[in-house]
Amino acid sequence: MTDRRSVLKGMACTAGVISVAGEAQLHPTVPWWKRATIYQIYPRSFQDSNGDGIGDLPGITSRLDYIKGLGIDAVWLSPHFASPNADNGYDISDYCAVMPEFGSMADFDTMLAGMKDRGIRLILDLVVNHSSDEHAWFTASRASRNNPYRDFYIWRDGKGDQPPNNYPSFFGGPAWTRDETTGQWYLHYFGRKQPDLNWENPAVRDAVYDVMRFWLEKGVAGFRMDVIPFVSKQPGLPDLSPEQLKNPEYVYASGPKMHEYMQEMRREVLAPYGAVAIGEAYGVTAEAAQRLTDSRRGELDMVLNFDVVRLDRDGWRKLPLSLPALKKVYARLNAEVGPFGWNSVFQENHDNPRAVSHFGDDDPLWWERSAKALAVLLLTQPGTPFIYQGEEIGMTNYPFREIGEFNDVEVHGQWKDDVETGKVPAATYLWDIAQTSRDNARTPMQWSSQSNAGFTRGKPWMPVNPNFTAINAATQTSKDSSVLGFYRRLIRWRSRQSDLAVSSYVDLLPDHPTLFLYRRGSVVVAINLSRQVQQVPLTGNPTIVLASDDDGATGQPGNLILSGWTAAVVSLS
Ligand code: TEU
Ligand code: CA
Repeated sequence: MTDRRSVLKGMACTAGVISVAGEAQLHPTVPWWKRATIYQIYPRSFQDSNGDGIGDLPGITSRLDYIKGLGIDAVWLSPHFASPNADNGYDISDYCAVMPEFGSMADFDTMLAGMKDRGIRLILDLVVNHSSDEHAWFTASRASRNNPYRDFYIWRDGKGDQPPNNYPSFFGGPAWTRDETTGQWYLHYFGRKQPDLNWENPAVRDAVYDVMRFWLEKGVAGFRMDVIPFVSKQPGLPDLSPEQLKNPEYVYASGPKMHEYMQEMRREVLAPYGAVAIGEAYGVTAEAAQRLTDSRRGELDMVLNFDVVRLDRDGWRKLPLSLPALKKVYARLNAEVGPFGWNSVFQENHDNPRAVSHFGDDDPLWWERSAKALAVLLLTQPGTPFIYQGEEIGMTNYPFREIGEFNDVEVHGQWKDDVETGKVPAATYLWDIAQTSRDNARTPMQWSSQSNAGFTRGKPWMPVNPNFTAINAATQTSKDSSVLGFYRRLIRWRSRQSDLAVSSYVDLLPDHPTLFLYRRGSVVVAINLSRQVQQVPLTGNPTIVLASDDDGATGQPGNLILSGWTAAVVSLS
């Protein structure tokens, strides 16, 4: 093994970098991330600095005052590593290099220093269930059956000319590709350019830990871990049953070694650096999520659970959304987290449609009010809230009409599987995918009403949403009543509520179809998710602590009147 490790060392990261001293932990009892509001940046679409139409790290650095002004504690940066971009950076070809389109390592260091100066922590995106097929590990691995990197990936013989088992890939077709050189098949839960790493091999885990140390030495605060529960594979890789085939993520996320690997990672890397670990938990059951985040077990700190954002979905299909069902998800998540776990809260990210179009009302008349009402929901649930770039200005879904307008590898894979085979009419698919596509969240950030929304002076890699003249940061920035102004106020207010992060959660009207009413410790949150004025029954006299629209909420003895799409936090006497 020693020999083998030293052969492999040559292709791992070497952390020849200046170590930045970690900030002193002043309050060891409450970890910082339990009080934090986290902002997700998708670098490709955030801010271009050099006119090539692609967002980049200097672009982010130039917007740090904006992020600071929001009141954000930490940034989660979607992958910034070298990548051929088969899946926009979620296919990494060098874990210790910056994607040239995004800038240089010096640009990264400048960005990180700028964040530190402003008291903003940086959380990186660790994508280690798979790498790119262009990573040096894979190039070596595929070269022959007996090279030292062969076991870095998962190779099997096919069944005749068929794949080794019936696993489907999330991006269409089988999760296996046959490689000419050796005649064997490699496993890839996602695209064929995203081969899955073999975590059974301790050298793989060591290489991953080296990558993590490389960035932690630079002073990052921790990691969001991409599909991390998928790293433990099912022993023997048996075929999926017809039932399992409908939601393969539950099988992929329940390998027997997941907890063992997470504990090892905590011991080896996270604990020594005091780093935060946020696991993406697509396909994780409630029970596994509880174990993963149980602080006594030393695994992850929190997981990103998809139950809210995928409630009204069946794959790419859009299903009707019911508020009682949504409330049930929140109630369940809040109950299941248990005294030793911790939740995250999010309404959109780079894999999901825009919240105001999904859960709100993006009609121009209601867009602003509903974006602010949703802000209240996001920031008053228990757990750590995540705001996705553009959510804070109420960015909406893109008006997609044709398949050619989509960029996402997932969309084109589904089109091939479902439309080109004649299984689904093109119009049906397009109607649904326009609402559910990940591309809705990936159009450029709308900074101003200038050309290309101020995102680039060149040609943007994805079209800018045509509504940018109405919805952009510049027109909102000086207005307290704007979506942005309200987010700022709400984030500041939240950071001052010492008990909000930890106090209990009680749904007071679980069956109401358009009103969301819950108690959080000493306050009650009321959200009107409809266009109609509503009277909210309360057991006491409300004092309005905060409202998404000052004229839209009126307290009276025993109730509260809320205008359409208005939310308020009240205390009762
Ligand atoms: O996402 C995994 C994931 O859960 C989604 O991609 C999901 O499979 C898909 O949206 C189903 O419709 C992570 C990243 O967030 C995503 O951007 C990557 O494409 C994926 O992993 C592979 O790395
Ligand atoms: Ca650029």
